Amino acid sequence: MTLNLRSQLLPEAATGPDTGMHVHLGPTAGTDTRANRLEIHPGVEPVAPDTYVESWTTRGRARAEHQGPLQLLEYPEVLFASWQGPDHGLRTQTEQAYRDLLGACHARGFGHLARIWNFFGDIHGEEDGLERYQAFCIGRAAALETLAIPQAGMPAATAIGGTQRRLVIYLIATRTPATALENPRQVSAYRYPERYSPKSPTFARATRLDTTDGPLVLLSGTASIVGHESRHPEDVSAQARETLTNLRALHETAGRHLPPPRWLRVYLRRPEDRTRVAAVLAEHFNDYCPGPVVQWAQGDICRRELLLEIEGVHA
Ligand code: 3EB
Repeated sequence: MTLNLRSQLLPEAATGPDTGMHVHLGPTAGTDTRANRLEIHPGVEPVAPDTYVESWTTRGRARAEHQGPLQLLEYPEVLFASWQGPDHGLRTQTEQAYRDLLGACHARGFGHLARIWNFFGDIHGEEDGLERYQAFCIGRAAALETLAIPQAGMPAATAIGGTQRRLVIYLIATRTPATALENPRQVSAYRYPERYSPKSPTFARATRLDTTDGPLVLLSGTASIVGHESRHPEDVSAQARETLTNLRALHETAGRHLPPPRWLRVYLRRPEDRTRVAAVLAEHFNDYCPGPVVQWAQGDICRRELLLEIEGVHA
């Protein structure tokens, strides 16, 4: 059976579909209580002026559940889930969050993660003698190890530092596996040398799902990393070009017949870099018609020298 799943960036002004998962940047103002929607506030700020809402929809009736930090929105073919809680004691909180989330997915027959996003505060701060991103990686690995997820079954992922002290994780799970994709220009994250983290990050560079609208490629957060090393530490334009080269290589490996990027989100460490990065994007997507819709967010990338990261969807 081909999956029904759609992803779009909608202008904030539009109300959008009445069902599905919706991701809002900016302050966590007023909880939306519509029963058939899962509203996510990852706690990162948009870079003005545009404000998009990321929308994920699928067919069928929804069943919503709310259990403490966990929120679920279950459809016949897709499960959307989120976990929100404090980010103090990040290592244990992350392990608990992943156990809660994966337990809920498995219990409902959604044994495969296609995509997961992770946000928490003070990503370069220290916790138990480790950088907090590393503490996060250890907690995540501990939860995933007990489930013994094969490397070919890793989800696409994003991990970004926001300004709020809150751990927000949300995901898309399916009953049948997505295809994990790796990038020939980059060492797989789960094979990074130990110096980046005592436990390697566990994600695929992208996942591919076959949907009723055709192939859907879910791009992990992608940065200016070649092999396993960061490139162009002081130069945001060069980092943007390197990142786009990585994304192009991933597309070519996955198959040129696959659709182009429909939307991208650029996380900038310094919002003032937007103009320079936008110029690089405009040049790169010059031949694409239409080019991707782009959303800009302020976020801290897990390595200090990295000034930007790009995620998105091909559809
Ligand atoms: C990288 O390529 C950049 O730890 O889940 C990107 C996407 C990055 C996801 C994660 C980390 C994660 O290594 C950082």
